[in-house]
Amino acid sequence: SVPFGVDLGNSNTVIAVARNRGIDVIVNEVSNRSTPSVVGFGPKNRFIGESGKNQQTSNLKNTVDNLKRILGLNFTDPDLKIEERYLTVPVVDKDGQVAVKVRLAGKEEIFTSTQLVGMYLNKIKDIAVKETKGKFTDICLTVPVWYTEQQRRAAHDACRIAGLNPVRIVNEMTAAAVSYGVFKTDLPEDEPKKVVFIDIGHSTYSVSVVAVKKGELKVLGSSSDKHFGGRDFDHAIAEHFADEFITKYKINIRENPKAYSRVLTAAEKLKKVLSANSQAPFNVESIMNDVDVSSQLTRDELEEFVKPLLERVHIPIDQALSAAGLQKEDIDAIEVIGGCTRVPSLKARLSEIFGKPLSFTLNQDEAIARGAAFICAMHSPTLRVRPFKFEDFNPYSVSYFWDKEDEDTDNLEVFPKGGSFPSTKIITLYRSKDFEVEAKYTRPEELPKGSISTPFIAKWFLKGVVLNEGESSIACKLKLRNDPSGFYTIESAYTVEEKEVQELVENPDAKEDDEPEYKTVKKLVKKNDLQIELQTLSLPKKILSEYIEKENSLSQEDKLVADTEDRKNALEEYIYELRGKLDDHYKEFASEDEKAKLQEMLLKAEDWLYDEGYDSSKGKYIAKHEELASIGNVIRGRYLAKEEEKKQALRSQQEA
Ligand code: ATP
Ligand code: K
Ligand code: MG
Repeated sequence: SVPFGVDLGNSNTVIAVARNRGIDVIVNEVSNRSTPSVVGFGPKNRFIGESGKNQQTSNLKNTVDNLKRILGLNFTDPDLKIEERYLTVPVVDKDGQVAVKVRLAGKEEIFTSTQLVGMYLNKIKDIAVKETKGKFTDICLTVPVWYTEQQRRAAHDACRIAGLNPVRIVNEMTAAAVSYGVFKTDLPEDEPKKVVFIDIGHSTYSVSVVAVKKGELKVLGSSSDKHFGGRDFDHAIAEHFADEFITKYKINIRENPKAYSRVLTAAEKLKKVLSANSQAPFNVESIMNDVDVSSQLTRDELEEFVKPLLERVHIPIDQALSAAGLQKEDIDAIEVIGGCTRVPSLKARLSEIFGKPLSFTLNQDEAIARGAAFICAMHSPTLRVRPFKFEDFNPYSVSYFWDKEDEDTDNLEVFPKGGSFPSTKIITLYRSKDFEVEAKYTRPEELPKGSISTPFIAKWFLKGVVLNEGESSIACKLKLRNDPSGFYTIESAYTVEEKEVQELVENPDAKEDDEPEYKTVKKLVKKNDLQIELQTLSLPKKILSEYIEKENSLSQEDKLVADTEDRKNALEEYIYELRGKLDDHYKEFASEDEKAKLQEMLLKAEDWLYDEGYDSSKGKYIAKHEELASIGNVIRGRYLAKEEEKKQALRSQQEA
């Protein structure tokens, strides 16, 4: 399987693969280096990526964007209220999960956010397959640093739905830092360089403080402003014009979703122009009620609209530095990525905060995907990559809980905020019988506001505890792990018992021919493994397989629709081509009768295509095509035979 890295962006997604001893970004079907993160539903098939974006404005109610924001969100999470401001599709509750209600192929369907991301990743996989002709099973998917266990599990499930094996879920900033660490050639060998990575994208702003040297890095601290990105700029602009147009044109675009959406699209364009110019015009034709709107905006005005954002730019930086235990003065470089950092006032503000110029070593749009592809390659058993070691930062404290028996306490904070992962810790519990352990966020207040309804992470049922005769409990060792994807697990569990063993007594004064002296000591040795059953925030197996099956059948349908369309186009082309040739190349190779008959058939086929054959089946298009070709090919055969004859004649002439 080709190592595959995907930076799932809230507005667009970048795909990278490891091949030809390097990392390449993969272009999509229209040769773009990123693909809109959009899933649309139509009267026959789905429109995912570019096609979804293309018909978004005309299909608002059946188009879902902001996928990354709704992934793994509960229906009751307060953040959904914020996301609903951006979404145009009806949102519904499906077993507590966020889902959408859409029309696909004339039927109402409900899809959860996990299914939607699964669909999208399936399309992304398809793009990679088409472009590279490779086989894709493993994926390294990046997620925001603030994603909780539930959101990470949903991301994991989404990969599964897309038929992919998520070898690792990685924080976006960490993937970017890996990209930096791997490809930068002038890194120090001993004392690490302290680099701050900053990413401001479509919806979110993240900061990671990283110590990096040749061959390895460690994330020392991370923080984010979950609701801070380009979409906030676009909305601020759209809101401004919404107000202006009420007085200026007596229209209310807020009451017309299509008009509002078109203004948003134009607002994003305007924003980009303002990154390079101090003033820009704003025009949309026939926005609603046949009104053409026209206005303009200055960069200063835009900065005024987003002042509340600009005023809090320093907060995640301060938090990440403090988590890392560093001061601004300790920082050697500030590496900036993400589309929204092209906004001049943001760049200026960031540079002002550090009192230093910013660095743009990384490709702003592609660094995350490239790092992810490299990490995926690291995990590949068949590929050899340069060794690179990285440790990530754990942003939330996690405790494991049990029912108290002999212990003084019923819980332990195993993975505190600020620790590194992956990491393992072994604990010992004395148990009288089978037992349960539960992992929870120790301090839910550390979690980002708005997206967590419960501190629950996972629960394990440990079975197979057998006591030794005459004893009331047995020591159970649990190997607890914060794994490479950031999941909290119990990797293994086993009972141990005290056994008397003989141990050599070290005697420094002993002479060479003294008898070695042994003593009997009691030691803990492994007795037997415990079985672990677990309950996580992943989808239950049964539902996951249902979703996988559903995705398979939907993508089959999409393929059939696309094939049918191809066949129809091929038939149409053939009709025109054959008709043209009958008057041209094939002229002398068909009798008048044949020609008349074929012309008649072509005319009929054409009429059929624009009438009842307009929306027919793949089989019918093929049959029609074959019917015409059965005569067309006879004539073509005669023509080709003549051509060959001419060629032969020419050759023997030349040879003579
Ligand atoms: P996220 O990281 O939040 O999930 P994303 O990865 O999709 O989102 P990016 O691709 O990093 O986001 O950035 C997209 C954002 O950058 C959009 O809001 C876009 O309008 C904005 N952007 C792109 N170019 C410019 C520019 N020249 N000036 C201002 N903003 C820009
Ligand atoms: K992106
Ligand atoms: Mg991004």
